Amino acid sequence: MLPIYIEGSPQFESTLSALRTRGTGDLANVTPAVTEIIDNVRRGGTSAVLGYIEKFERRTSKALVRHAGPEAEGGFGGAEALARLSPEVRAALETAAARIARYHERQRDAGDLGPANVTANGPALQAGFSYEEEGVLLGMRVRPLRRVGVYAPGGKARYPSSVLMSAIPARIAGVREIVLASPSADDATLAAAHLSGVTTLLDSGGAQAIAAMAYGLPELAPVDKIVGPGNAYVACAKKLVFGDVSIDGITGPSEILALADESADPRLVAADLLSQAEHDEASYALLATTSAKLAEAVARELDAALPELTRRAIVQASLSTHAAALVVGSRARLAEIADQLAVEHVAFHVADAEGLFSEIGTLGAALLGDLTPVAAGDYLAGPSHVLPTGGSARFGAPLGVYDFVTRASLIRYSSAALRAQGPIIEKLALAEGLQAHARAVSLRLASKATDPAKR
Ligand code: HSO
Ligand code: ZN
Repeated sequence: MLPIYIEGSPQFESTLSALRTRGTGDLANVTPAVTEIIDNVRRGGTSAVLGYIEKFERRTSKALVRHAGPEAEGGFGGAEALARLSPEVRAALETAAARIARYHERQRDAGDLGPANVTANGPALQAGFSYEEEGVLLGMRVRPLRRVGVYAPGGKARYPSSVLMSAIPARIAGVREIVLASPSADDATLAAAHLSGVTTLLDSGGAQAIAAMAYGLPELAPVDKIVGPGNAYVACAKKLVFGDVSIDGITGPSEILALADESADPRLVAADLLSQAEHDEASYALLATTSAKLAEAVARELDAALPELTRRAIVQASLSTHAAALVVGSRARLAEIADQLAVEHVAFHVADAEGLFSEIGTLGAALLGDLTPVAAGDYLAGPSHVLPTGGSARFGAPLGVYDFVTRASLIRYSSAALRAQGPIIEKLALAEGLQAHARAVSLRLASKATDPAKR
């Protein structure tokens, strides 16, 4: 089931180069349909969204938009949903929510939103920095976004954990209004929304939900940014609304690259590969190893485990089209391959995992050592499991508090500073042929305010 390629063979090179350009999927074939949906939602509002729900989901939505609060008061009833869960699942969700919140508080405090970075210089600054240089006050102000939309798929890929992993970072960043779009939300999803601080629930999925959040409905204010994974329609809709709102990125199917040496336990390597392969027929399960023997053992473990798996049809589809073992000659090559592929999850089954990790510049999340299942990061550890896929770790990052802020710069000139720098500004303006720009400076230089003798 696991094809093995040895470095130096032509198949190795062609496999590696195909993997390098795997991307997040081709959206061209859904673009016309998604464009039409977005246009119709912009024009038709609520009734257009309801129409698409009937057409695509074959149901009617009884309450398209509901706010946080008890069901009896028309709210989405997150607290009641939480109480309906089994005590074990409830406790597990609560533990996960608390751990994710703590991690993102650290992230906030390590970045430029944190109390440690709030400067006392000037009341305009909530967070960021400011300083004075040659009579000019300069600064950067950081504020949370006002309204954010979180997309959480319904259907077979319904993950309450993704609600926690997307909405909690937004809440910790200070976002006041968090809209969750999720069709026919079940109790676990509603409970996760409640634990995450979601303020509004939009009972819709697909491109119509993205359009509704981006452009608003009479009962739903438009959001400033839309985050969270979804299918090709959702991904395409996010791309098309980008510019009118911001987006976090385009997240494709889950991927894993296991890096292993001869010391690795093939059963555990195979277990990690299977855990991501079960997400989707298009999920990638990759192994790079310095040991051909290990690769063969992992292949055997995959075959042996398959019959026990409840989602074996998906796993089989994923492994038969999107799995590969790359056998290389050195540890340094493991790092180079990981860097080139920029994979979402990298599981380190090697001696000195931290050492190898430090040699790799691009990856989404590193799972270090045999005792760290990828599943720990998916559910409980703390960092968001919304991660860059398809090679987008080259420029992307895990979803985090930094995704939910906006920055502004501030500038204030003193009269001495304008006298010193005004002539330079005028030169630059005239060099671009922009005389009114220069005039806005010269008028001030000619006025009493900048005349040292008259002050
Ligand atoms: N592995 C997925 C996240 C997830 N796993 C949700 C289980 N549930 C992100 O790549
Ligand atoms: Zn997962």
